[in-house]
Amino acid sequence: MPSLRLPEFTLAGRSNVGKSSALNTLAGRPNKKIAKVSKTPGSTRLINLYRLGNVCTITDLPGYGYAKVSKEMQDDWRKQIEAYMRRREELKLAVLFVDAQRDPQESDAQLLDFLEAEAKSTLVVATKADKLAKQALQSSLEYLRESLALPSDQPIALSSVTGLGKREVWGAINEICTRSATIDGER
Ligand SMILES: Nc1nc2c(ncn2[C@@H]2O[C@H](COP(=O)(O)OP(=O)(O)OP(=O)(O)O)[C@@H](O)[C@H]2O)c(=O)[nH]1
Ligand SMILES: [Mg+2]
Repeated sequence: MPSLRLPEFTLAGRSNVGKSSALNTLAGRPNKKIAKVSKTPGSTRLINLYRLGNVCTITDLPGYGYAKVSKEMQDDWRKQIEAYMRRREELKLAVLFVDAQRDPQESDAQLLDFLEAEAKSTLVVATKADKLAKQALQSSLEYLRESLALPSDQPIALSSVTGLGKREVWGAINEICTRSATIDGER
């Protein structure tokens, strides 16, 4: 992969959870899409690299856990994703997307464990928040927080349809990347 010498963060999570949609929303272009979105899981099949001006780069990853993609291909994607997360020097943060409507999955917990073992910063975002009423959303966020042992300000709720949570997600990304830049500088 080419290096663009900018801080990079990556969008990870199960297939169909809304990673590519979140990228379009975070990039400010929910209607003028830069990333391909599809109702069918398994739509993102490569590690796609995007540059947002001179601010940062974002990588959109294939999702995991989609049964219709062959086991060989899933294993291959997993290896590629893990190698990327391990070796990519520019990588400051992995944003893990989970579906606000669903219980957390084993694969989500596994990815968080992997990232923790690799000493990578993580941020968990709960997508499709527009599909739940306010109270149900709060309960779901609490449940995700407890089950995945997240800090008190996570997961952040995001809707790629209404834009809810977009500022909060950017705020958290900014804070984590600034913190990691300071640590790098102190080394
Ligand atoms: N209501 C609602 N639908 C969403 C939201 N985000 C994504 N979707 C829908 O969910 C489906 C999957 O979205 P994608 O962004 O392609 O999901 P992905 O995680 O990139 O999927 P893969 O590339 O297959 O891993 C699409 O039909 C989207 O329109 C959201 O915030 N709200
Ligand atoms: Mg995608």
